[in-house]
Order: sequence, then C-alpha cells, then structure tokens
Amino acid sequence: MRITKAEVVVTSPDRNFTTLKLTTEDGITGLGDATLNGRELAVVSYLRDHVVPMLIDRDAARIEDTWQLLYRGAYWRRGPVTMAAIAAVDIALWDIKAKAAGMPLYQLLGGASREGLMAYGHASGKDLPELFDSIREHQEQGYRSIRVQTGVPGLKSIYGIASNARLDGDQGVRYDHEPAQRGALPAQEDWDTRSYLRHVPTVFEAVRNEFGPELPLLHDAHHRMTPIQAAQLGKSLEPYDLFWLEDCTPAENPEALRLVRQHTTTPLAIGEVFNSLWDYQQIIREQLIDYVRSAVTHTGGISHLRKLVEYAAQYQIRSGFHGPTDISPVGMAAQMHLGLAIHNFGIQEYMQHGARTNAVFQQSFTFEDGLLHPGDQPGIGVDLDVDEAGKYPYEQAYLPYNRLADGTVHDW
Ligand code: KDG
Ligand code: MG
Repeated sequence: MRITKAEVVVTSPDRNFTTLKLTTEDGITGLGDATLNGRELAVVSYLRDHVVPMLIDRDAARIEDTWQLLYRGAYWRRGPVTMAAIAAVDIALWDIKAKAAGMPLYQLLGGASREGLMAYGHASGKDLPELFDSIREHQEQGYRSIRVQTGVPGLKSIYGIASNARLDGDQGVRYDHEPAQRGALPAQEDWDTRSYLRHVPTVFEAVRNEFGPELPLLHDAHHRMTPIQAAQLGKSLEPYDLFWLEDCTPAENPEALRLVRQHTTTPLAIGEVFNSLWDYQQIIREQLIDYVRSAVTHTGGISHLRKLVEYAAQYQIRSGFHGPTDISPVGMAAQMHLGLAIHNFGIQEYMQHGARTNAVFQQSFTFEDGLLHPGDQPGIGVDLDVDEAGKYPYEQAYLPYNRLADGTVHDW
C-alpha cells in the first residue's frame, strides 16, 4: 500500500485550516489535521518542503515506523510546528488503515468503551444576564457540561468573551468563534489579575444559585496567573465544585502546579499548548493534574496521544482533549475515535464549527443528548471537498495578546 500522492490543502471557510491528504496506489485516501492557529503557514512549509518528499513511495501501513522516522529522523525534537506536521501524517495513515480494514477507526483502537463522549461547550457573556442566556442556549443545544467565562469589570476585552460574537445562519449568536482575528497584526486585549480573582468566584456563585449543583461547570484561566494566584483561585472556587480549572499557570513551569495542588482540591486540567508526552511526564508522575488537555492535532497524532493517555491512566488521570474551532473536523473526529476507545476518557471539548466549515469537511460524527459519537463509517469518517475548500483562500490571522495597564505584555 504505497503512498503515491501527498497534498497540503489550506482553506479558510470560517477560519484557516491546514489539512494533509494522502492517497495510496490503491486509491485509498486519508486526511490529517495540521492546523496551528495563527501560525498555519509554518506547518504548511514544514509539510510541503520537508515531509511530503519523504512520504512518496512509503508503505502507508507502517504507521509507527513513519512516526519514529519523522520524529527521530529530523534530529530536532518536539515543538508545535513539528508535532502538528507529524500529527497530520499520523492521523491520515490511521484513516487509511481503518478504511483498508473496512472499520471505523475506534474499532482498530480496541472498540468502544462507552456509548458516547460527554462534551462541554463554551458559554460566555460580558455580564451575568448575557452569561445565563448563553448557558441556557447551550443546554437547549443538548450540552450537559458547560465552560463558563465572563467579562471582568474594568477590562474591555478578555479571552473567552468574543468581541466578534456574531449571528451565524441558523446557529444563533456564536461566541469565541474565531479567536484568531483576521488582519495584518494581532489585536491587543487588557488584563488585570486582581480584578479577575475578585470577580470570578462571584460569577460561579451566581451560576450555581441559578442552575443548581448538578451541572458540571468548567473554567479556563488561560495561563495568566502566578502559582500563588492560581492557588488562591482554586481555593476560592472550591464551594462551586468545578469539573476543572484549566491552564491556571503558564505551561513552561510544570513545578508551579505543585504549589497549586498543595492549596486546593479544585481539579486541574492543563496541556493545550504542550505537544508531547515528555511535557507531561513530571506532572503526571507527581499526580499534579487531573485531566490531559492535548489535542490530537498538536501532540503528534493518534499514535503519540494514545501513549500519553495510557501513561496518564496509570495515575487515574483522564482525557479532556482540546476541541475549540481551531481543531478542524478532521482533528475532532480523530480524537473522538480515540476517546471512544480508551478507558480513561474524561470529557471532550466541543465548539461547533460554522456552516461553511461543515460544507468543506463533510462529517459523520454526531452530537445527541450531550454525547458525541464519531460514527461508523470506515476510517475517521470525514471527507474533504477540495473544490469547496478552494473557494476560501488563506487569510492572515493572529491570536490576540494581553497588556497590563502599565503596558507590560502578559500571557493571553
Ligand atoms: O488557538 C488558541 C485556542 O485554541 C485556545 O485559546 C482555546 O483555550 C482554548 C480552549 O480551551 O478551547
Ligand atoms: Mg483552554
């Protein structure tokens, strides 16, 4: 089963996506997601200039060997660009293998361990009435677990509350639809940790009073606190029984989580900007987290993410794969197959893609009664309509960044 063609497709229906499409000599195709929000073209070059020439004529069945060749053979290790490129190849090869076997991928990974994947959506509002409406809207759409983000008094714009909320066809108002804003330069947002720390517990108290104790609630702190501030927040949120507090400290300092852990029993999730098992080694071994936040797209694909979650399982740590709209439907479907098969699945983030994206990427996964299912088509169950993709050329887009009141750049 030789690979005869490897194409890198860039499309921008609602936002930019990078997809690798592999074709074998028998005409089987496989898709892989290589989207790296705000740095898409770096991965395109990595793939086109360095990886594609190595793929032509290789045996598509040798997934692990190809992974090791691309990883060890490059000599230079890890990093988001490298790991997204390897992920795309790996996902596409698993897609091909499952299609060749005539099975949905989760069957090759061991079969279903559950009926469906509990998903959480992103509720947000600049104030409480807007937030409550957004939570209700998510419940109406079927979500049974909800991430809660709000504006902070005094701050004009803040992560998770879209300044670009807009009506999207029949899908209502979409928040945080495209965190990477199109344009020549990144947008600036403002930040003040003390205001945030004062405000957030009042929001969760109001949400619990309104929606009761059962609804699983999540919150993303997006790497903006010092260890002691994160400890303070975790402690102040304990009465509201969070499902998790995400990315409470910057990703570069795993030891920070030791301090946070000493002070709070609020469950911790981290890892959307990690890109390998080795980034997690210490925090898993020391049991400093409860959920692994990696996406299949940014962590070397199914082969590597599977090793990571199996290692995490030894410590009762569960999956919470990253699933914002910058993971394409290909990446989402791939991680749904893995999530269905593993024993230590926790939760799946699921922000729904817009209508244009769904027309480019035809999907067979379903979302019913709060549960995702990857579907039973052979492979990962996503097709790319190349003609439709061609209607939406790449557009420059950057993630925003933060400055403090005195002008200092701060983690976003
Ligand atoms: O590209 C950055 C986004 O994926 C990120 O900001 C979304 O933090 C995020 C989340 O938890 O979905
Ligand atoms: Mg996050």
